[in-house]
Amino acid sequence: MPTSLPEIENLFDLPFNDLLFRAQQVHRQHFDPNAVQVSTLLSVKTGGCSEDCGYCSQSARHKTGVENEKLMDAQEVITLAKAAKAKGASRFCMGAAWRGPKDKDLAGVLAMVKGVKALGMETCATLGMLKPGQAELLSQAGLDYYNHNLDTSRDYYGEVIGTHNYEDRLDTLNKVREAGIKVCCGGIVGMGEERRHRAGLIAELAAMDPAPESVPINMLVRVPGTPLENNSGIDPIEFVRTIAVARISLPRSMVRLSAGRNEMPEPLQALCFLAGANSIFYGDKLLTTPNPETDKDKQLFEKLGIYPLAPDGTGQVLEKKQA
Ligand code: SAM
Ligand code: DTB
Ligand code: SF4
Repeated sequence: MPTSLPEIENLFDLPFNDLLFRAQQVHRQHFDPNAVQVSTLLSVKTGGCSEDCGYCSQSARHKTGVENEKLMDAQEVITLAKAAKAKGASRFCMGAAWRGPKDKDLAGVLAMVKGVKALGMETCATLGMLKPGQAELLSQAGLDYYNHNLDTSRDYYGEVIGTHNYEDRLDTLNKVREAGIKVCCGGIVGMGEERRHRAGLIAELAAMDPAPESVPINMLVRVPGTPLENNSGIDPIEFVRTIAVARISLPRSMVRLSAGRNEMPEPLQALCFLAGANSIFYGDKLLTTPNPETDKDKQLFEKLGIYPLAPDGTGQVLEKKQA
């Protein structure tokens, strides 16, 4: 399994057809090639974040029109999770625009996690950097996954984010792992980085022992008012290559085709599934930006013969539209 930076760079350099063939082979060794895991996202605390991440609509430092809201009420979140479950989502991911949670904020999130878990869904949270003891509390409340992205390579991180660093991210990831929570960790492509930076991110992820169970690959959503709004983005073929290299280098991880799907034509998404992506965010909204309509995703799954995975690993049918 290629894990070193030169090996991963060599994968990127393969002819496209050879790369996709290898990715399909690896994918089929470990997964049902037609099953895709489906998560729904909810922003439970939107906007006003102290951090300066250059891509983010929720930083208080960027004028994006996203308002600073307070933490949602747990009961309201549980009701929305129930609706997501009825539509076919097996995992519910709660996101907060914090550098990290204060203890009193965490109490509210723990109530959400307990309630969503009681619905029989997998739970995921992304709350920023954790202080000692916080991961254990989340684990005890029933948190299955914690999302905390490395976002890019170690040497490119400082080009995009100045208020925290790579070591801070790795420190939280270690806390999550030690508390027995599964790790969801990936990054963003199309932030002006070069291929070697994308390879650097995948090498960092592949070097984690154990590897993250879930690896979201986000295509930058260019949000007006952020420093990256006029970025030239990424060539779609290079994006598919990134998915394929992640699949080969992280053979047992779920690779999530994450942000950016709203701007992707269906054939591009189909290529991403062929390259080994086997998870998506499902629901009309990501955190603050649009995601494809659920009906469109259902049609795409039908066209491709893809079915969503239930938490027990079996296939399930997405909600039938009311006549
Ligand atoms: N504040 C927490 C943190 O930074 O970990 C959690 C929320 S943060 C919005 C979660 C992730 O969303 C980021 O690490 C980044 O990968 C992704 N993200 C945020 N804005 C994005 C954008 N405009 N395009 C693509 N991905 C984005
Ligand atoms: C991840 O890697 N992508 C999701 C989730 N983890 C939290 C977030 C995508 C956010 C896209 C921009 C927005 O909607 O604000
Ligand atoms: Fe804050 Fe997270 Fe956005 Fe960075 S990515 S500004 S930490 S919400």
